[in-house]
Amino acid sequence: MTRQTHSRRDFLTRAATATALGLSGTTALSGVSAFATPNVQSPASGPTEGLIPYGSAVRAGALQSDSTYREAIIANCQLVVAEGEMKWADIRPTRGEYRFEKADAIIDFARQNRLEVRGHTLAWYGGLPKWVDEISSRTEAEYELIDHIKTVVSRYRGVIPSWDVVNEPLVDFPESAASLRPCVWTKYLGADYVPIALRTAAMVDPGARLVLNEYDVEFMGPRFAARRKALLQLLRALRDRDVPLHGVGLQAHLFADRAIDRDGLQAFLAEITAMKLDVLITELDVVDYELPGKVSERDALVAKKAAEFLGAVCEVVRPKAILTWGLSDRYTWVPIYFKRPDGMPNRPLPLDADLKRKPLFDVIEQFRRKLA
Ligand code: 9MR
Repeated sequence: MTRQTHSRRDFLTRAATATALGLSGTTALSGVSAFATPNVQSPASGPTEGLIPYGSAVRAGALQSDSTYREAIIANCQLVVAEGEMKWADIRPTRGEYRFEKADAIIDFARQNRLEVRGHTLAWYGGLPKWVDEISSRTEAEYELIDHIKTVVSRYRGVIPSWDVVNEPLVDFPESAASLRPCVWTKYLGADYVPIALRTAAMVDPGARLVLNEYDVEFMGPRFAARRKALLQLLRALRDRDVPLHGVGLQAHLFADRAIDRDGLQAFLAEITAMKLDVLITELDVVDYELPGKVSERDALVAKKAAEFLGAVCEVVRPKAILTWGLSDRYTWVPIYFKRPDGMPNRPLPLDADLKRKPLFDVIEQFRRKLA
């Protein structure tokens, strides 16, 4: 590439960045104040002050159509996160268009019930609309990424205090921090997409806690050890470049048949803590597709796996929050990929499909209380 091409590209990039970061024309959500006040006296779960905040992914459609589900969320959660409504596919159905109806519905629900909201997610290879395939240059990719983060984060500035800015950056079996999952962002921006996303979010809302969210970091085996190692490398590289980052989200989609690597996980968390980063558990659930069919046996094994994980984590760090990826087995992503071969419904979450508490609920409660 010639020097001329470089400088033109850099000029275009700077121009795109400047335009995207300009504060004119932002769409801040007026009349909505920050609601950092947690639901301290949650009716079903008793007093929650001093406990690790618990929350769940929620679905806007179900909150609207299913009043028993809505009541269960209000009764049990201090925070919520949109399962899909704040992803690109929902907010950016066509190029140049921003649609916030469903995201705003979740914000309104949370505000009415004094729940805090986590934002999910701004820079991810998944959950993208089709039109993103039209992006064909570094300038366009940078423009779209920055414009998106600027628009979404500024809309919810002071309303969403914590964002999963970067989601699942690593390939399944990384060799190093350079093993980033190929996607539109890496194709045109390379590894720079991570600092670009974090810096943009920090500029737009300097008060927000910015989180890098990853999965498959807790298990025993070479692939999971490689993921922990690569993620630590990535975190160090970001720190060395003074990239704003406040926390690491452990998604914790556990598998009942995978052993937790207690020592490996604890060493990994100790390093994260030494970097002064928060640890959050962001998407806990237990995939049960290979467990026995008998419900009581299955629920006990699911709870045991979560206890094994939470026990290892909580011995070295007090997570800032524990969220499950759904509250009730009535609404879970698990059967999309992990349907049970016996055809029985999956049971990965703290409440069953009738919204009754399962042993997993009690395990989470115990850890929240133990660390109060
Ligand atoms: O549960 C989510 C499902 O409803 C969506 O279809 C899917 C694609 O957007 O994302 C699922 O949530 C994922 C989360 O955003 C990131 N970690 C893994 C979650 C489960 O696949």
